[in-house]
Amino acid sequence: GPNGALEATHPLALAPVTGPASNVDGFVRQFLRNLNYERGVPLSASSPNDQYFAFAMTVRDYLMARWLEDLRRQRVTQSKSVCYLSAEYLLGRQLDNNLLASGLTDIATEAMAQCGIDIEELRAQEVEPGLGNGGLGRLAACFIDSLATMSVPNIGYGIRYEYGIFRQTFVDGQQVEQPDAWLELGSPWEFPHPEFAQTISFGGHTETYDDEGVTRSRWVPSWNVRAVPYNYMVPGYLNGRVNTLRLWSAQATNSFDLRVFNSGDYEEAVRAQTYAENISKVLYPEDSTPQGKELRLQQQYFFVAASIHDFLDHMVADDFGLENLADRVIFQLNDTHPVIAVPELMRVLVDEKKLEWDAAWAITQKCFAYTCHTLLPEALEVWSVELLGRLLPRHLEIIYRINEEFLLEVRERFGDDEIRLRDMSIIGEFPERSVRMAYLATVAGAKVNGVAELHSQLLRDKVLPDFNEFFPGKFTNVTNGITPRRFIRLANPELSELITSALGTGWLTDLERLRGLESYAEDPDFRAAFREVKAANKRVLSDVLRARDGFEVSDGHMLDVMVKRLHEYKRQMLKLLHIVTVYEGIVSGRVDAASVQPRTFIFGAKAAPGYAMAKRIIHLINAVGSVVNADERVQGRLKVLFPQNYNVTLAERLIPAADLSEQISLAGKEASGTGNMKFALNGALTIGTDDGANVEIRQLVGDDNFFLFGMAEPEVEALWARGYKPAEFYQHDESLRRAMDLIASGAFSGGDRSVFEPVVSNLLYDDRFMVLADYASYIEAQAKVDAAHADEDAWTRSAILNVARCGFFSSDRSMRDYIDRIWHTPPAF
Ligand code: GL9
Repeated sequence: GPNGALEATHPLALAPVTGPASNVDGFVRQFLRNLNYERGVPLSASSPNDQYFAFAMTVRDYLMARWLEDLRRQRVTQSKSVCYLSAEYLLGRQLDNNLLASGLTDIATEAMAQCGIDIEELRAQEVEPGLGNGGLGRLAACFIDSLATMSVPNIGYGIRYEYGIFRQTFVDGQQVEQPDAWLELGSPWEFPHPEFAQTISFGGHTETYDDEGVTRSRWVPSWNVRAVPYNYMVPGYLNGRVNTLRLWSAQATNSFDLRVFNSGDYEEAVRAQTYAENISKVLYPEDSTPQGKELRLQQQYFFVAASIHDFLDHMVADDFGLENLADRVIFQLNDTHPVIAVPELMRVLVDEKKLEWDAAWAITQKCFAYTCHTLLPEALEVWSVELLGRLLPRHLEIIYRINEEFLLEVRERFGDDEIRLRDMSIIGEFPERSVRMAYLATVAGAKVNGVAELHSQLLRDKVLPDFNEFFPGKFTNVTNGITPRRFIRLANPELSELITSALGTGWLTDLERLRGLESYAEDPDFRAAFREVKAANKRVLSDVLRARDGFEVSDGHMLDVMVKRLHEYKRQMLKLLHIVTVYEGIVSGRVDAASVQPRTFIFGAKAAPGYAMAKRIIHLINAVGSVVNADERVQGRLKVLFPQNYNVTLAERLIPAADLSEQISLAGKEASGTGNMKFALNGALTIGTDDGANVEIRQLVGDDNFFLFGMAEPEVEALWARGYKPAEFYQHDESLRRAMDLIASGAFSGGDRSVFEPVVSNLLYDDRFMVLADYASYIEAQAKVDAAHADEDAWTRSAILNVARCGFFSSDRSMRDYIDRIWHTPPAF
């Protein structure tokens, strides 16, 4: 680190690290060197995996010099860095992204051709690191890409899960989860640094002691694990910047307890090791629900404690002055998962660095900011005092003190308003005493942000109104974004080329320039070229789905795509009711098949393994698909495809081919959505509710280019207030009744009425997400979609305008907003 860096003595070590020569020969030479010396094989005997590794290592070698330089500069300049603390990073494949960022794509392609290697086969070797569940994890990956591209000093900190999000398979239409052994063959992108391991403690008790006349507290833990950092490069796009993603892996402190081992209890000796290593073993596959599991709290503390210590030990100069820590770093809390970092920093400052409580608290309040990613009350994380006190006794004491002082201030401001005090307390009392992590983050954070305008407004006004009143100016919005490098340039090279042919280069890092496409929407030649891009993307998708799933994608169909986690609030059931309605209309003879626009419905969704209703809905989608696809009466008109194991790699193929993007959550439930942005920027039109970032998409693209339906959030509230009775919608809507009855009849379950009965009765008698209330409006909007799609030219015009007007949704813009409103990191541009 900056403290005690080695003085290089050999003249060669003083010269800057240089990469291989930036030409085809240089690439080939380095590739062969890596194959021979790192993989230990000659080209003639190498496997595709060997070749992939040597290839990836070669790309790495080109990035290395800049990476080392940027790490050095971060230490030398001591300029403010963003430490993004996130339990999830859903990175997707790295190879193409790193080729693109380093400008090596053409050289590398030619180099492989000269070696007689099919670069496509190498691409296919890469297993994507699925270290996240959905939008939240993918957002983190987009953000670190943008920060690198904008030359902002950043370290992403997280967990190197040995098993990422499960691999989904379907057996008889039902989801079966398989472990994601993504590291089975190793990863060429990571650099372990066991010598920079941190020791992380748990359990035990606290005690006070006399420190030269001052009574202090200290923690006497009962067990430790080693946190070993694995570094990943995060290259900016063609700017020579390479930031760092540092993921922690858990290891036992001493592999074997020798005393136990010598006494002959081998199993006992190994048990301790297994226990420690479980901490980073597997990603919790929950989405938008908290998991009150001890191991999960261990994971959270494990990675944030390691990260804070890592940054303080290696990145902050000895003479920097802890009182100025907020000039060196901002710890951005990605949802509540890393919030235990707050009492950890307090513990370090008070117990270890021996600062006064008030001074430590002042520093802490400047060093953290909190992003909330949800509105679902059931997703707000809480930890029982019993568990937290057992695992992290000192942290619980610190949380109590933070709460005590906070409530004193509240009392000063609002008087003895016991209800308000109870409502604002960081400690909740029911159903058990527990720590409300979102409240802790809100009290500690310099800023709190939601992830889209509507979400931030609801957060202020509905979820945390007392806090908003108490902390004026603390709440803000940063609308999410997506990286155009991965989701336009890499996912849609044909569209990228078309855009460049119209606008020249530069738009990929300045996405508002897409506005320049507006005038091209009126140009028939451009429209034809745009349509041809969509058609080409459909052919690519068709090949992928044929090879991957054995599916045939029909020519000339509208591709209607709904891909996202399976959750009742996202309302895959509403989509399904539409499909069943159209199907039922045709087979009952009431609707002429020829009058229906040919459509292929594509779903992609994983359900949390413990979420029974979500799994049943997956089963139902597959069941409807089997019946519809086999029914001659709808041949050439309707098709339902549900490829298994939706992931980033598949998203990159599906989204560019889509015509219609389904964003149909109940208003007020989807914090932002980010898939919605990816579709619009790839020229799909959206059918959507007034929810999350849909609101902003519609404002930007205009009502003529967006299919809005459903209740707005205030109407949802009003309907709840009146008393929502879903069965009334069923009784009064014949088309809805027919669709529901068909499902209930067993038509999709071989006559067995019991299989999907729970789905149907849940809608009829509970329907928390008001599927039935929005059904009529949705069907009407779908009719408008059909009509609009019949006019090819008008549709294409709208699609182009969606691309032209959605530049706002670049994650580069999100990062600028975070910098301006929250981080105040001086640009290192
Ligand atoms: C989520 C929200 O549900 C999404 O609407 C939002 O776009 C993303 C990113 O801000 O965050 N919150 C959340 O818990 N998940 C989201 O996707 N789920 C996970 O991925 C765990």
